[in-house]
Amino acid sequence: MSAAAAEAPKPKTNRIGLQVLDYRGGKTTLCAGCGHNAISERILEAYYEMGIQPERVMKMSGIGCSSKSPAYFMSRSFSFNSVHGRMPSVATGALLANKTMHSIGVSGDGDSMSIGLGQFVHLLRRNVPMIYIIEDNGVYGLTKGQFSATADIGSKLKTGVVNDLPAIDICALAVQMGATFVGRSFSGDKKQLSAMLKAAIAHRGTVLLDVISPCVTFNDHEGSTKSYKYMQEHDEPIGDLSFVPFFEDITVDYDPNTTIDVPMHDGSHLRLRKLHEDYSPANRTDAVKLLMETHARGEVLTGVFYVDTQQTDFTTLLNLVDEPLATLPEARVRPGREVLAQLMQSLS
Ligand SMILES: Cc1ncc(C[n+]2csc(CCOP(=O)(O)OP(=O)(O)O)c2C)c(N)n1
Ligand code: SF4
Ligand SMILES: [Mg+2]
Repeated sequence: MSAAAAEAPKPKTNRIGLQVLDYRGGKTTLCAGCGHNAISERILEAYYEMGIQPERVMKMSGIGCSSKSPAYFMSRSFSFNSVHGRMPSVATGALLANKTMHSIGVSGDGDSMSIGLGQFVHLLRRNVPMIYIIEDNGVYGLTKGQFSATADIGSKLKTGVVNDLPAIDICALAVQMGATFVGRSFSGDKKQLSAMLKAAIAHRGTVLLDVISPCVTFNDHEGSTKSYKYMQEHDEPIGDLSFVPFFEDITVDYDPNTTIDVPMHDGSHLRLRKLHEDYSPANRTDAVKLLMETHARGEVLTGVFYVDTQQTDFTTLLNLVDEPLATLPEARVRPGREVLAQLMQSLS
């Protein structure tokens, strides 16, 4: 071995010995500058930093530019690109078949707030243990930029058409419908989004993240409330987020008067340093009230609004056996002759 080769620095690895390259996906086919691309980068970094084996992850999606994103991160994971608005039922079924997998879904404001709204609210209500990201650009990007149900009233399309309908606030809806971890971030806020995604990985229950993700082709102009410029001017973080994973020592003390510490299911800690609001993410009613008030003031509040680490998740509620249903041998899933005979007897 040459001296130069002997001295070559070892590539950086995570706690399970993988490099960030092991978490990469295919080359993106989305527009250059699309917010969705930045979110894919943050997702793969979060899984790398948390040291999750890519083969233990299933990536789910519906239809839209956003729903194409799972192709652009973590190629080694399982992936299912479902039908428009139908990701919640497919994801629920997949998790019931193998509850040992880690599940992340990527959807769009069109996919989840219009055609998929009926399925979406039932996923939250069941507290299905998965991360559900909505890459929110206020338009149907894939079908050339029509307004979606998250477009703010009064916002303008490039063609001059004004939106006359009120927006659905995804986070307020998610809190009301039963999601147990609800946050909003911006594709351009690397630090906040990274901390939120790592905390999401540590949570056991439905995590709903509404990530404002500008569509540079159809909704990044003057008059849009989902543009980079609008977000830079109106983004109001509720506090500073930081995350300490379970495999790192908590060395930094915190002041309970200014910082809330949320112990997560796996032993990690989410820390929220309050900026201006005296706010605790433990109360559902406060969360909805705050979201409604700030929206009415034209602010786009970002941060973690609600966390409940005590609520039972759907797979635990169903009391499933420990082994994945998908790999149980036939002898364990089929009742024996005697049991069948007893059953028939009871019906006669
Ligand atoms: C059943 C059905 N209806 C309509 C469509 C057309 N369609 C494809 S994607 C889409 C909306 C995508 O918007 P969104 O989920 O916000 O994703 P984005 O492209 O903005 O990321 C629509 C209406 C379809 N594919 N299938
Ligand atoms: S059309 Fe919009 S949402 Fe779709 S890839 Fe391009 S910028 Fe992104
Ligand atoms: Mg959209």
